[in-house]
Amino acid sequence: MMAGLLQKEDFDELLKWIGGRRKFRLLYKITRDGCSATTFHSKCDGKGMTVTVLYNPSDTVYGGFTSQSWTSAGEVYIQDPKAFLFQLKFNGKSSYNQFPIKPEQNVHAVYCHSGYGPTFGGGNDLYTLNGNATASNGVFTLNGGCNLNHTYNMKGTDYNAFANGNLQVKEMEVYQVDDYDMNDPLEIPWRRTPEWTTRLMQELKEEIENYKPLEQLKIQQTKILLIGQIGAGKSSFFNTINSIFRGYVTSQACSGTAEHSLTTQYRSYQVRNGPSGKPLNFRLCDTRGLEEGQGIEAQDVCYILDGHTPDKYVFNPTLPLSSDIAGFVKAPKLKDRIHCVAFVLDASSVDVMSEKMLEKIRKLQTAMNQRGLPQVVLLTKIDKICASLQDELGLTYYIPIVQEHVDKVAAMIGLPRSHVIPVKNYESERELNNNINILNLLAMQQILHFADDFLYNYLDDLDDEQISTAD
Ligand SMILES: Nc1nc2c(ncn2[C@@H]2O[C@H](COP(=O)(O)OP(=O)(O)OP(=O)(O)O)[C@@H](O)[C@H]2O)c(=O)[nH]1
Ligand SMILES: [Mg+2]
Repeated sequence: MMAGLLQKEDFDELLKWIGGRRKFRLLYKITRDGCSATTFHSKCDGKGMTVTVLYNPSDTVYGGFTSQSWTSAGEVYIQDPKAFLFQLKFNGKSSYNQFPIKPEQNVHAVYCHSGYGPTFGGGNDLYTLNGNATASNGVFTLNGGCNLNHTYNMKGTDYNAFANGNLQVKEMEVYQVDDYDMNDPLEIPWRRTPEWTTRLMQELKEEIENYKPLEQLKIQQTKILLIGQIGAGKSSFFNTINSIFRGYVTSQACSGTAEHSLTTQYRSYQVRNGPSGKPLNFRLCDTRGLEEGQGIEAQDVCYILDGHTPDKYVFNPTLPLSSDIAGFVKAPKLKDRIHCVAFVLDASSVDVMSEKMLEKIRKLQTAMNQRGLPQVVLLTKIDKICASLQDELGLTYYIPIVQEHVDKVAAMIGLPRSHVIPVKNYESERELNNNINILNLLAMQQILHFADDFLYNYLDDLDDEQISTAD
């Protein structure tokens, strides 16, 4: 796509006509490679689908598409019912026209000859070049010809309306049209992040080490709730963040796979910083997994959100938490409450999430929205949806399939896409890895920003109350 003259809108239009998910790769360009039939064939033969695009001095842009490979072997017409001619611009203005092949003529879709440039149609509807052409004042006068409407249905468009009645061009390009592999990295990331360097990692770490909840509110720590289906990676996310600050891979929270949730207790974990062991100013609250039948229920979650649930409380699926149990926090303060919720979702299983589970999550969201709680999604296990991320996690924000999952989850959960954050937890690794650290620290940074939003809103409400009592 780089270095060619076609714009994104043009590619989009061509894609509508070609169909499917595709990407374009520039194979040949006369101003770069020379205007020669031999060069055209050496660069474009055997490459499958191609688009040939001509740009003339009046800024009219037109050309042809074939789904078949060009060849230099023999002098042959090639059948292609999918071929078409097209126009993208006329005299500098967008003019999107597709001219389909006439079904009875589809055996003459393109003409392959080693001495000819790209040639479309049996009457040679669009015949670009014979041998070579040279430029004079930046304009190539192509020595082919245009005998329109023989093989392609021009729908009344004549040579003048198609190509200003001449074959002069400033440029001619041939693009390969390839199947789009959702695992292939994009050239431009689908979400921008600062450049992933050791320095970025240090900066993120420092920012989080120095994090303090809004001073006026006089709370020591913000509380982040991790909630989601069993096995989604809630405990592993805590372990990952904990490992980063501990300086080696730890698994303080039990993680693994089991029929029911491996985590049975509510734990409001501290994250301690390095050898000094000083706790950071946030806590990650790990919960028992959500299950369709059993697991934790909305009432349990509301108690947690409001700060009633004591640390280490053991969830009992048959008996929701009540105010009678030991340690129940009867009059929770702001510091006991949850300040931001992170739904933890396994990227590799979002496609099979049941409607029931989704309903359960939506119900919890209602309770969170009533409390004005910011919510994010930690989309875990992205290494399982794209194998290349196992070694190249730095590509996370360049991989289309990750973006596709992010978009899908955002729509499912009803959150803005920017609230869905892809992560990969420490799982089989025995050593810390910069890219895993960066990815998870970016997530943590965003969560803390959201928690701050909640606290700012709380402060605004307090101020409003004070103003209204003063009135
Ligand atoms: N490949 C991969 N595996 C992961 C990732 N995160 C977690 N896992 C694995 O997934 C399994 C479940 O992880 P846990 O952290 O125990 O999940 P949980 O959400 O705490 O589960 P419960 O406590 O049972 O509700 C473990 O075997 C983890 O090693 C990840 O990002 N990538
Ligand atoms: Mg767990």
